Amino acid sequence: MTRTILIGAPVDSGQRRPGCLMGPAAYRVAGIAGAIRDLGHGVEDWGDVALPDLQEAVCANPAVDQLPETLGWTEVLADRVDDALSEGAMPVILGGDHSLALGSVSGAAAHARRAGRPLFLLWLDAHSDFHTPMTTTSGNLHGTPVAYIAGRDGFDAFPPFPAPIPADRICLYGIRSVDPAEHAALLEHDIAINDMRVLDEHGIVAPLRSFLTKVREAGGMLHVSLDVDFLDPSIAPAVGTTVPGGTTFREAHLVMELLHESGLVTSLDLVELNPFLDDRGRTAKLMVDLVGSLMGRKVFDRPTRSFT
Ligand code: 6HN
Ligand code: MN
Ligand code: MN
Ligand code: MN
Repeated sequence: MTRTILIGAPVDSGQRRPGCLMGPAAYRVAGIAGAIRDLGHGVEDWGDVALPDLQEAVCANPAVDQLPETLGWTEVLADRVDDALSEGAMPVILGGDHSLALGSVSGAAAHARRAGRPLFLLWLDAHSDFHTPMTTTSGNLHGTPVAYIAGRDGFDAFPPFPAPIPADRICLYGIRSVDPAEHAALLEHDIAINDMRVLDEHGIVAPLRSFLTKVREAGGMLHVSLDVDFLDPSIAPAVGTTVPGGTTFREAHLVMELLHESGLVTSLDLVELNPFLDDRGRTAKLMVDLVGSLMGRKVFDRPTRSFT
């Protein structure tokens, strides 16, 4: 049994299409608490975090949008995620656009540093989110968290990331849209880039297993950040940044089932759901079902072999 803590993060400042702020409500309506509880886990809902008073902030790149708001969310979410982990629980962050990971992963990293454990990051996304505030051309800060987490320069307005995660502990999974500046920067880092080409060729299982083996051997904590656009838009339309060629229903469930089997996940983000774009709640329900697989739902309860 895992004790889970739901943290609502109605973050909408990382991009310009309104709607992600309704995400936490949509997950609750779609039954996320019951889905986890029915699997025998503990669930507490800490409600939605509130945006603190905004501080003035400036960035040399004039394209950057809603910086003070994003800084506010970063601060409050880092604190809340650290608190949940310190209670020995698994925080599940109900987003909110992907800029919330600037905060959630900060909180996980601060906790991991105090616990003396290495933190690993699995980024399930169509995008690499490897811009810095200096390289983004859209100005949308939801495209920046991986760069912040990896300790790249250009985040002067932000608090220094607590214990940046070395590149070899970061795994990008499912990516198929990378901007030129991100591409150039990724070539300079030793991040595992499992783009859709790699997953087509090797299948969805082998690259994930090899990453999970690394996490296990290091005694690591594992933060999983699940962007709705990891999924193919035909099954998950409720996202502002759809990219064709995403993972199928079964591939996505299999990723979640392997994560469950590993027993390694210590915190989870659900990001980029825009309920305003949904089709009768189907994307919200699919995301809740995926959380069910991550928390141990299976068709047959046969003894599972260890994944290694
Ligand atoms: N996401 N690379 C594009 C940009 O605007 O920087 C898209 C970012 C998408 C962000 O996946 O959370
Ligand atoms: Mn606190
Ligand atoms: Mn993303
Ligand atoms: Mn994305």
